[in-house]
Order: sequence, then C-alpha cells, then structure tokens
Amino acid sequence: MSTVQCVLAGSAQMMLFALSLPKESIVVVEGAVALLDNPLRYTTVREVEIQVRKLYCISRAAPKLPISVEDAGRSAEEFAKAEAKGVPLPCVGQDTRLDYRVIDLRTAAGQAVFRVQHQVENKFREYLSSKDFISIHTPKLISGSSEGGAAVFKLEYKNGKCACLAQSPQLHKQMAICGGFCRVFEVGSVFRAEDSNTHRHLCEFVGLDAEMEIMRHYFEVCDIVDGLFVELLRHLNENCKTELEAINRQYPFEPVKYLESTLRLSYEEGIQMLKEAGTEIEPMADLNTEAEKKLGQLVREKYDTDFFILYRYPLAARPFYTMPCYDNPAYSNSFDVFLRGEEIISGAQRIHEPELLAKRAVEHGIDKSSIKWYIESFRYGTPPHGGFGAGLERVVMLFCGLNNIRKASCFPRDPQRLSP
Ligand code: ATP
Ligand code: AMO
Repeated sequence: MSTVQCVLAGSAQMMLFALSLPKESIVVVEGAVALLDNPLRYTTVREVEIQVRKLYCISRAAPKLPISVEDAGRSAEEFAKAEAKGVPLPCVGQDTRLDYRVIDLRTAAGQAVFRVQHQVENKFREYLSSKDFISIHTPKLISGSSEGGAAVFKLEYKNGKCACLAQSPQLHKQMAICGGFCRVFEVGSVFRAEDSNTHRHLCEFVGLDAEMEIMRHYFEVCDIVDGLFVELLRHLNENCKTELEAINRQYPFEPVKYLESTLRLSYEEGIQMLKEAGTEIEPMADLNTEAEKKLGQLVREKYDTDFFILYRYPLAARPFYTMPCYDNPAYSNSFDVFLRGEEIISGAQRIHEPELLAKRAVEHGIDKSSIKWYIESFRYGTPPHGGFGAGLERVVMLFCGLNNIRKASCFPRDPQRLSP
C-alpha cells in the first residue's frame, strides 16, 4: 500500500463534492500525474502527485468513524514530541483496536505486520518443499486430545459422539510418516482451550508443523529448523525492509541478532547458566516465562544471538509422545527454539514403539481408547521420526519485537474474544 497526494483541479462543484466525503470513503480519481519539484514529506510516493479532474465516490464511509486511521497509526516519535510539548495525543487502546480491527489494519504498521506474516508462511512452504517435504492437511475434528491436558475445545459431533478441535496436527502428521511419506509439513489452524490471558497465547493460531523420518539422531530435525530459520531471518531482513521500517516507526524494536549456524545449548547447560546468574530454578521442570526471558538475556550477552535451540529437555516436561533419551530416560530427545527469550518452536523425536507409547499416554492421564487409531498405527512398521511445530503469530510477534501476539493475528481469538 502506498499514499500519494491528490490535488483537486476540477470545478468548484467537484470541490464541494470532495469536501462532503467522509474520511476513509473509497473513491476513483482521473487526472494527470505531475512530477514534483519539492518531494512531499508526508506521502510514500514522493516524486509525483495526481491533479484530479474527475472524482467518483465508490463507497461512502460513515460520517463519524469509531477510531481514525491517523490516531491508530501514530508513530512513537509523534507521541514523544506531543508529550514533550505537554499536549499528549489520544492513544487507541488494544481492545478498541481489536473491536474495530478493519480500521486498525489500515495503518502502515497494521499492513506491514501481515505482509511480514505472508513472507514467513511462504518461506516455510518454499524451504521445506525444497528439502523434499510435501504439504498435507490433517483433520481438525478429532476424537481425542492431541497434546494431552485439559486445554481442548470439545463439541457435539454427529450420532451422539463428542469431538475435539485439534490442539495440533501432531497425531496425524506422525501417521502420515506411518503412511510412507518421508517428510511432510502442514500450515493449519490449531485450537487451544487454555485459559491463558497472556501476551503470547491465543485460543486459535496458525501452526507451522513438520514431521520427518530420521536416520541416526533427532538433531537431523534441528538441522532443518536451523537451515529454515537462518534463511527465513535473512529473507525477512532483505525483503521486508519497508514493512520493518513501518512497524519500527509505530512500535520501535531492535533487529534480531542471529548466528549463521544456530547455537545449540543443552537444557542442563541452560539451567547451569541460570543458576550461575542467581535464578532459582527447578532443574527437572519446564522453564517458566521469567526463566526463559532470563536465559534469552544471558545467551545474548554470552553468544551475541537472540535465536537459539535448547535441547535434551527433562522428559517430565514434555508431551507423552516424546522419545526418552536412550542414555538417561529422565531426559528426552526434544528441543525448544527461542527468539528474543521466548519459545517459538517445540520439537522432538517421537516414540514409534506402540507399547511404550500407550504406557506414556496412560501416565499422562490420557484415555488411550480415545487415540487407539493413533497408537495402532505404529503396529504396522514405522521408521524412527521426529518433527517440530511453530506458531506463525508467535514467530511474527517476536521477529517484529511486538509486545502482544494479538497484533500479529488479523482477528485474534483469546479467552475473552470471539469477535469480530
Ligand atoms: P508449549 O505449549 O510448548 O509449552 P507455550 O509457550 O505456550 O508452549 P506453555 O507451556 O503454555 O508454553 O507456557 C510456558 C510458560 O508460560 C509457563 O511455564 C508459564 O510460566 C507461562 N504461562 C502459560 N500460561 C500462562 C498464563 N495463563 N498465565 C501466566 N503465565 C502463563
Ligand atoms: P507446542 O504446544 O509447544 O508443541 O506448540 C508449538 C508452538 O506453537 C506455538 N503456540 C502458541 N501460539 C499461540 N498461542 C498459543 N496458545 C500457543 N501454544 C503454542 C508456540 C509453540 O512453540 N505438537 C507439538 C509440536 C511438535 O513437537 O511437533 C506442539 O504443538 O510457538
């Protein structure tokens, strides 16, 4: 989207008509394009203006809009200047923006965030396709929970049956491997009923998932993540300069620091770094948000990167389908990936042995009859395999340094919001 100045060069009647048009009305103009001697500071097309001879209104906006694009799109610099002058500008709150999302999305930053998101999704597909992954589509209505836990939306299905909205494509992406596809990926909706009123949790998000056969070690999955994300970060920096500038004007952020070969730290090394920095930490539990942030900060100081892989998590902190480490089953063949001190990806090798899988499901309190079809799939011969899942909105939020995942979702769904 770009902005160009239009100068009315027609009749007085046309001027009056133009003045009667409310802001945000859709018009078609006809006129001459003129080169400008003094490029305009306030338009994005700076070299030219249109001298309008004819003006047609295609869609008239309401005379009074609930929020204005100008207010919703003010830059951090404008706010700072107004503050310094002692006349603070009105600030459009997050909920108001989301209530009137179609107006909020018209701001330069609103447009830019979703163009970046488009690039992330495209790169994910393109990179994995180039590595022989094929795209699949798994069902979103399933008979049991795919990640375990209570965070699942249940609904009435047909013939007295109850269905769950898939919390991830986990079970079916693994079953695609059982089905003889060596490498698959999916871009699809994921539903989580968790009551997480945080800056980084949604009830519905877009999952970027992949699953692959592995030959020797689950680091083969980490290698794919590494190659994909290093290429993605480079691609976004090179190809989204205008978008990143627009976002930066409204929501200032530092560019992401990353290494050409992604840093891999073991969970134990991570815990050690946290302990040495004086953070109290339970060594065999998952990292809480605060510990993740702290570790991100320590890694940045020591290794000069905002992007790293933390592997070999305690088994107790991982879902039931995660493969325990062969040398010490208290740990697992799993990893998380962090960007600016927050998790953007989870991945692991999976258990491909049905008895162990059933045992682990029961230990996690999962009714194994609800996922019998999944466990049975491993009785017919399955290669060792692993994969990973990222949240599209979370990747965009953290890459762009946004403070809230709702800014990276066109129409976010959270525990409080089911519309627009
Ligand atoms: P994953 O599902 O892979 O773990 P995630 O980033 O959503 O991905 P969670 O396990 O949901 O991770 O949460 C990680 C941490 O985030 C938790 O340990 C907790 O500290 C914090 N967290 C999650 N939900 C909430 C919440 N509703 N309120 C406050 N903090 C939360
Ligand atoms: P996990 O539950 O960690 O793993 O989810 C994978 C990634 O999805 C994103 N994410 C979310 N984004 C927005 N709102 C949420 N409520 C939310 N929850 C998770 C995060 C997270 O890293 N099946 C495994 C993946 C795998 O092992 O292949 C899974 O779903 O970016």
